[in-house]
Amino acid sequence: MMERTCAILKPDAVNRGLVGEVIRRFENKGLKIVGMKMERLETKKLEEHYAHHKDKPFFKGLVKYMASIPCIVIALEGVEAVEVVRRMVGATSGRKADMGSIRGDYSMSHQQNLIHASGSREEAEKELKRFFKDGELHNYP
Ligand code: 3AN
Repeated sequence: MMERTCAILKPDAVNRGLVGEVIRRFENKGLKIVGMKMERLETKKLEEHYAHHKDKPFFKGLVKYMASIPCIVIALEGVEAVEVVRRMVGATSGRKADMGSIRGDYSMSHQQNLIHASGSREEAEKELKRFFKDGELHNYP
């Protein structure tokens, strides 16, 4: 089934110059970029985005880190794109993520793990609405 998913290249990806590398993987895989921008994410949006971690000890630090410099927000389209992108991203901790995955290949951290990707189709729908305005997502052949 054709799906759209939301990925966010986090501050560590931008700071380490890995934006191109991560986008290259998505393009090479055959995913279609249907939206992309650089944005300094607002604290309010991030608190909403990470609401499921509200009571965790790392919540405040996570939001602060995500708001520290601009991120790259990307919308990707493809058959079963949500699951494909999650598999390409790998497990949450860069140390545990499979080699060959983005986090497995480039991160040693549990928090600074380079990239966020929607966990389900429902999440993807919510996140695309949260991070993209009307007109920022494109349809093209
Ligand atoms: P994922 O991004 O793999 O879906 P979630 O949704 O459990 O993982 O966590 C969201 C983000 O919160 C992670 N990408 C990571 O940056 C941060 N995070 C999760 N668990 C921890 C932790 N134990 N310590 C620090 N940061 C964490």
